[in-house]
Amino acid sequence: MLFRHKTMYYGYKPAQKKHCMLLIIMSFIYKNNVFLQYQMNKIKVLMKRAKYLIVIAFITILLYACNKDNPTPDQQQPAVPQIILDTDICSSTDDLFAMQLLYRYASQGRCNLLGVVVDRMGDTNAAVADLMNNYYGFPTLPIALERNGTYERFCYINYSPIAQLTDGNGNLLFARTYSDYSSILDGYVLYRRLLANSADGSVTIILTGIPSTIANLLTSGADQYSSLSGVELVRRKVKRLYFMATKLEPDNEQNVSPGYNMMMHPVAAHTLLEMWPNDVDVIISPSAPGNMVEYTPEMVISDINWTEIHPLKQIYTQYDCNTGQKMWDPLLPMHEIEGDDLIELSPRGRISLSADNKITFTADPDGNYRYQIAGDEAWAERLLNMIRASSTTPTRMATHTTSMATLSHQTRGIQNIR
Ligand SMILES: [Ca+2]
Repeated sequence: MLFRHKTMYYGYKPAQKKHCMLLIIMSFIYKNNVFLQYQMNKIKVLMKRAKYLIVIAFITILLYACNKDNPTPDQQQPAVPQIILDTDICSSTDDLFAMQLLYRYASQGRCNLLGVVVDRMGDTNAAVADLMNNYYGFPTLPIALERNGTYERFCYINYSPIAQLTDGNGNLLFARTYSDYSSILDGYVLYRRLLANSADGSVTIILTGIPSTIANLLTSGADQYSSLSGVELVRRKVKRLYFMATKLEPDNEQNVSPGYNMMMHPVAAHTLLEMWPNDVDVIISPSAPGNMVEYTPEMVISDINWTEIHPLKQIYTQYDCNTGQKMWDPLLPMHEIEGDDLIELSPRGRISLSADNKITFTADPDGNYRYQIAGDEAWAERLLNMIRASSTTPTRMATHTTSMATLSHQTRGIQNIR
C-alpha cells in the first residue's frame, strides 16, 4: 500500500506533493484509503466531463448530417459539369438531338446528368423523355414534369405517340421506367432536390424549352430538401444557366423578339429575368447561331442506317419533320462540354424584358448575361458534323430487344396512331 502511495506521490508535480503527502498520512491514521478515494473522485469528475464532451460531439455531428444545404462532405468542385436538362420535348426535334449529345457526353465521362425536367405539361411528354433515357442507357436518370405551366399552345411536330408504340407481341417498342407519370415529381421540386444535394456552384442548367419550371423554382420556398428559397438555392448551387431564347444579334440588341420559348409563357419569362440572381451567369443561345446548322431529315435517316429501332429514326420516318427547324437546342450542351472556343460570345451585359415582351441587351462588364454569336459557314459545318457523329453509332447498347420482324408490324401501328 505504501509503495503504491509512494509511486503516485513521485508522479505528482512539486506543487502538488504537499497535498498528496497529507493525504497519505491521513490514510494511515484513519486506516482508510483516503488517497485512493480522492483519486477515484478525480476520475469520476473527469469521466463526467468526458460524457458531456461525447454528447456535445454527437449533437454536432447530428446537426451537420441534418443540414440539407450542406449535403456533400466536402464542397470540392466535381471534375465534370453536373447537368440538369429542362426541355419542352415533343414539339421540335432539336431537343432530342440535345439529349442524344448529352447521353453521349455522359457515356464518355465528360459530364454527369442529374435529371431531366419536362417543362411542357402532359404525361405523354414525360413518357418520351423516359423512353429516351432508357434507349440511351440511363433508365434511372430522374424525370420530373411541369404541372403548373402550359400545355402545347403551339406544337411543330407532335411525336409523343411514339412512347405508346408496341411491337408485334404487344410489348412497348421502347422501354420505359414508369407506367404512371402521376407519381413523378413536379419539375421545380426535382430541381430543389437535385440542387440541395449538389456542391455549391456546381450545377449547369440547360434550358431548351419553356421557362415555367425555372420560374416555379425561383418563387419556391423552403421544403424538405432545403431551407433556402428558390432564389437562394440557385445563387448557391448553380454555376451557369444556358437558355435557348431571343433573336439577339450583335447588330440587333434593342427591342428584339424574345423568341418561341419565352412567348410560350411570358409570365414565366418575366419571372425568370426579374428573379434570377445577378451573380449567376446566364448564356443565351439566340436563334441566329442555330439557324445556320441544318440537319435535314434525309441526313438524319441516312446517319441512323445501323438500326431501324431508334426513336429519332422512327420519328423522322413516321412524321413530317421537314418543318424548317434547325439545330438550335444542341448548341447549349455542346457549348457547355466543348467550351467557349466552340462558340463566340457577346461581351457581358444585362437583359430586360419590357411589358410588351421585347428584349433589350445592355452591355455592362459586371453583367451576368452573354449571348452566343453565329460563326461562318465552316463553323456551322463543323458543328453539324459533331451533331451527326452522335447519330451514326449507338451511344450505349439499347435496352430494347425488339426484332426487325416485329418492327415492320409495328410501323403499321404508328400509322394508325397518327
Ligand atoms: Ca426546345
